Amino acid sequence: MPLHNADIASIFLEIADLLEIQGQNPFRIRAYRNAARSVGEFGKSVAEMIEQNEDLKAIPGIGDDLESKMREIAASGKCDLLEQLHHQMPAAITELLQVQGLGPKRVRAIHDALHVQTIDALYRAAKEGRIRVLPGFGEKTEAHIVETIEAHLHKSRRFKLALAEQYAQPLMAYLSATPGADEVVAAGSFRRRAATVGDLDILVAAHDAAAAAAVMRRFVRYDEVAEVLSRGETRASVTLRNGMQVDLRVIAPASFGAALVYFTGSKAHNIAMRRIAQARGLKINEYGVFRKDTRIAGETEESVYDAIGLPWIPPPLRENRGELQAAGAHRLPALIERGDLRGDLHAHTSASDGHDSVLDMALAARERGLSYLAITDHSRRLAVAHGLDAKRLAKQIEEIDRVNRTLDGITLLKGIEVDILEDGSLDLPDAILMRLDVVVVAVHSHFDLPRAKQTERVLRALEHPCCSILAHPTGRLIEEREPCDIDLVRVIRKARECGCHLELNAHPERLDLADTYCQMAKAEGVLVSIDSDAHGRLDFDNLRYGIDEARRGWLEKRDVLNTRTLDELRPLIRRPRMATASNLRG
Ligand code: DGT
Ligand code: CA
Ligand code: CA
Repeated sequence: MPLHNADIASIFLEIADLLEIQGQNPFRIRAYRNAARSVGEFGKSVAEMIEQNEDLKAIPGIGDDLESKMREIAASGKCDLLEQLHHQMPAAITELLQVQGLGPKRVRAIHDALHVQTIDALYRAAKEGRIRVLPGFGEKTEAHIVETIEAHLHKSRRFKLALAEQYAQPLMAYLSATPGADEVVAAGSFRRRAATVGDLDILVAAHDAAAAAAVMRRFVRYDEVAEVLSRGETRASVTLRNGMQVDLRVIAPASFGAALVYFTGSKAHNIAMRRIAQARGLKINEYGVFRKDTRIAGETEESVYDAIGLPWIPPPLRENRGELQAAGAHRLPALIERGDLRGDLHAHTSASDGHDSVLDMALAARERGLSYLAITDHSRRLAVAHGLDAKRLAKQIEEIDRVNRTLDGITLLKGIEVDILEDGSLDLPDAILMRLDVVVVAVHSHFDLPRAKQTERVLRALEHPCCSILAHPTGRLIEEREPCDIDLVRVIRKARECGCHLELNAHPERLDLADTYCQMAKAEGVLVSIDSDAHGRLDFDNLRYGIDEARRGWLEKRDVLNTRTLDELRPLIRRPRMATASNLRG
């Protein structure tokens, strides 16, 4: 993408706004504003001037400092100063600056008077009438802020799968209780088990018009409904009180399979299917598969896929990432299931930031059908989590030995979730790491290092002979924190070279490694460890979200480290590592 002068100007303008909000030197602020204007209006492209070795100081208002900023922006598309300013300020400020007509002065006034740190807090302040009373504000400005934020939320609001499930389950149970409702299924991204869900798409099979009408009546009367957006004879849309939209469709049994395929999507999968149907002279839509005007399939999903010559495809695969080709070649993966997991290699206790004792965690894991559990508390660097130093870890090692002697049916493994420091070294001495069964390494700080640095940091940690597993490889928190900028292809290849494994953290806010990277790890021959990262006894239930994400990533039982028996597992995680990559897979 060519860099335009306007791009540089807008970066300088934003810097000026943010400096002004911070109350910085007015001359410096004016210098950025002036520079923004003169670069924006200058007759020649800065990118070209740099290419032709021309002096950028020929542009009015540009001195040494601004010149070097322009070179930085031209080279990287980014400006370090702006990134720093973003970092120093609540995200709400940056967003607020985009509210039309609300300049830096008023943004700063809101921030200083109300101490709002998030968009949500700002929204509440506006809704509660706390902005109109500030000097220089009025009802009109306040209403404007509400509108802008609502538009923003509307655009980007998605629900984590686990949360969507909390709303979908009771609603489906409620609908199922309607007489004449034969089947109730939540289709769409929910059925594909995507990490986030935009809205719910519920399908109900009803065998006659009376039953359909009963379902509709019941749906719009549901307790949680805040607003009915539309209502017809066979379809309706509502929003629930939490803001989630639900689309409902009532379908005749003869078309139910076709509707399921259609509304499960994804759209890309549907389009690819339609192409296959067309090549066979067939038409496919939400009512069925047709040859001329005759319906040849539609009652079940199997019948629809079969009509175009394919076996049924599991919903998590329906993303048009090769599943139709694989189905055509009878090479669909036998997707992993929760019952395939024999153990969990990442869990915390009350020694760091967990809630339960070593023994209670062991009992809970055993109850969930696991036969081994690694205790991996945080290391000393993570002071907020009361991380363990070598001395406390040594005591925990003794405790685990003690518990293991008294416990049947489950084996505890001695482990740690050790911090990867900024330089890629590990947060505990080798001497204590060598005494452990499993060493999980993880980034918990400096998420914003530049890509090259972040990648080198993690590669170095993988090279440590004590490292067994890289936890939550990108650090993403779904809808809250972007994945860090890291070259996962290199990380995956390094893991293979070193005989390490990558975690798919099953916490519903993480699901990290994400699906497409699971697929990549599999292709590169790196085993994925699906772990709960449990901080309490109940958290082992989260493993099923990890399984969902793994299935979306095409993983089979053999692709996952902790489907191994304990005897098979031990050589794969042995510290210090001696095994080579080639004897890791079996
Ligand atoms: P979401 O709600 O954003 O998490 O994602 P989905 O996949 O649930 O999408 P949604 O709710 O817009 O639509 C549900 C399904 O309906 C979608 O997965 C495929 C199908 N669908 C929607 N629009 C189209 C379309 O224009 N063409 C085709 N072929 N299918 C569509
Ligand atoms: Ca949807
Ligand atoms: Ca929808």
